[in-house]
Amino acid sequence: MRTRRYGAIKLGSQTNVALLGLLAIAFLTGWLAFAFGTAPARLSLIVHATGGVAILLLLPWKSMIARRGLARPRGGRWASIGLGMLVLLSIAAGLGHSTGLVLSWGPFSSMEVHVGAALAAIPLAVWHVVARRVKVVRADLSRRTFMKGSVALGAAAVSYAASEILVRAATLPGGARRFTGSYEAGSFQPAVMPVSSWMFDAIPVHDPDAWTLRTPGREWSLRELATFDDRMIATLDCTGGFYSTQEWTGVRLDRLLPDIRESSIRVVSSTGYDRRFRAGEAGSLLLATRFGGTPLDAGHGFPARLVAPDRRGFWWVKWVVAIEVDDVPYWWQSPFPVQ
Ligand code: HEM
Ligand code: HEM
Ligand SMILES: Nc1nc2c(c(=O)[nH]1)N[C@H]1C(S)=C(S)[C@@H](COP(=O)(O)O)O[C@H]1N2
Ligand SMILES: [Mo]
Repeated sequence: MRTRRYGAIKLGSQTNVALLGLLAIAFLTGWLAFAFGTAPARLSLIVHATGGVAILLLLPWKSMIARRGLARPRGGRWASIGLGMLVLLSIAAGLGHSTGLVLSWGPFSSMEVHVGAALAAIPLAVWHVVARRVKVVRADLSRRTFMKGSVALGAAAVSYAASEILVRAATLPGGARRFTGSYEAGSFQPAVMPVSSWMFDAIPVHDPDAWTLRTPGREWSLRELATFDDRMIATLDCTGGFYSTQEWTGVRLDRLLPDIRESSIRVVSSTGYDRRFRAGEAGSLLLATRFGGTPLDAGHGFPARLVAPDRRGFWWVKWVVAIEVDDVPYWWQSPFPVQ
């Protein structure tokens, strides 16, 4: 009797500790994937999806723990239930996105719901772990525990791989995702390219005759900028879950900053939104005034927006009014925008 009870407690604490580790991995790798517009994004997402599926596979065990916990008379159960609903909502939206079976929830994309629910779960998860403390005893750290953990992770990896194969075999929309997980939208058709913002930036209206671009030592009118004809075909890949490839026309930053000696470039929007780049990148960045041969519209950054190939959409500053150079290191900025 005693050993059975100990066994149940042990399995419970192992499940909870595993969940804690998996949640941490899901958070880290999710943001890591957003930080890249190149191959490391895929690697992060493979780990991410495996961790997410592992959380789902632990559901039968966690339900037993939850049932036992709910039977105890104590406060805070609604916070625990809320945590459960947010995590399940996040996973459901993640799977809806990845399979392509559900790509939007009202005005929100599945990816926005996925990340939003995960963010909302953080305070509840912290509370839950503090309020429902688990005791980890020496016996938990055995070779058997390690084996069980490996088997669980292996099962999750196999499930994830199988789901990716199934998505393609069943020709679900998810099979057409880019390596970042994003879906194509409006490529080479500027008129139907989606408009997006990082968080709350509203679309500003700029008078083309009054607008100026400030660069070190001079100001440019829109008419002056429009005389440049540098072109780039580049893909904007929004963390909201879409990507769009366009031919962008404008001026390369190395032309606007011919003798730059400082270490970084700060591109500033009229909304206050800004991103910082290494000085050496000037030649691969374009300040675009047109796409697909037509002028930008207000939603896409009129009069001028940055084109940053191989970087996620949040680097593509819209409504640019200034390009500054200084010796602040390029990495001295929030890894993700804060507005
Ligand atoms: C996916 C994340 C998780 C969800 C959705 C979740 C959900 C729940 C629910 C609904 C309960 C029952 C209600 C209650 O006791 O408040 C519960 C109990 C509990 N949870 Fe979690 N939990 C999660 C992760 C964790 C983690 C990471 C830990 C600790 C490291 C943990 C430790 C516990 C403990 C100790 C109990 C009480 C069990 C008992 O009284 O017998 N949980 N959890
Ligand atoms: C509670 C935390 C989270 C869990 C449990 C979770 C779990 C999942 C799951 C199960 C999927 C579907 C994987 C598949 O089968 O293809 C997924 C996809 C995804 N998640 Fe998360 N996630 C969490 C948080 C986040 C966060 C915070 C981010 C970003 C900051 C993020 C970014 C993504 C992306 C980009 C995908 C799409 C991957 C693709 O389509 O290939 N996730 N996630
Ligand atoms: N000023 C400003 N620029 C911005 C943003 C913003 O919120 N404010 N959002 C960025 C994000 S997250 C993306 S994905 C792209 C979206 O560009 P689009 O509307 O042309 O598709 O703009 C980027 N530039
Ligand atoms: Mo975005």
